[in-house]
Amino acid sequence: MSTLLNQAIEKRISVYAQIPIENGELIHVLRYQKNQFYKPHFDYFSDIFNLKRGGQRIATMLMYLTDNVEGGETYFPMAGSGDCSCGGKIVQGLSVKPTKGNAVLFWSMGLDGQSDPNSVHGSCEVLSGEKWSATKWMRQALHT
Ligand code: PD2
Ligand code: ZN
Repeated sequence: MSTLLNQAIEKRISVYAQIPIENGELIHVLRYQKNQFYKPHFDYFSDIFNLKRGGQRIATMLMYLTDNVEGGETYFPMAGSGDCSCGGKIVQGLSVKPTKGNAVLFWSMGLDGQSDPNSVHGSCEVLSGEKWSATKWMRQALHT
């Protein structure tokens, strides 16, 4: 990815999330092939080592780079109030279908500065095709 394009993406994320570019970690690109998933987890840290450099993770911007995939939803089990589809199964919570060009912004921390366990999320099993996504994690403090 060109530096200029990367800068434009970082700027757009920063404006949308209202978090300075400097607080962002490097973008991570993920590829999921058939039958692959990312088990539910928190994006915030529980260990001191990571907290010392750049503080806690506040928010995550997840960007979908492909959409020729069946399954592969991003899944928030504690969000919403109904059912949703996750890797071909109907489950409770809220899921987001990967659509190329779309992005999801969510917070791992409440306004009180406490890590929010309801931010638990994962990536559902890919049933067919391939899913590519890009993640920008944003911290409380400078992370350069
Ligand atoms: O690729 C995803 O949908 C996904 C789901 C959960 C990515 C992450 N977490 C992450 O990069 O933290
Ligand atoms: Zn995550």
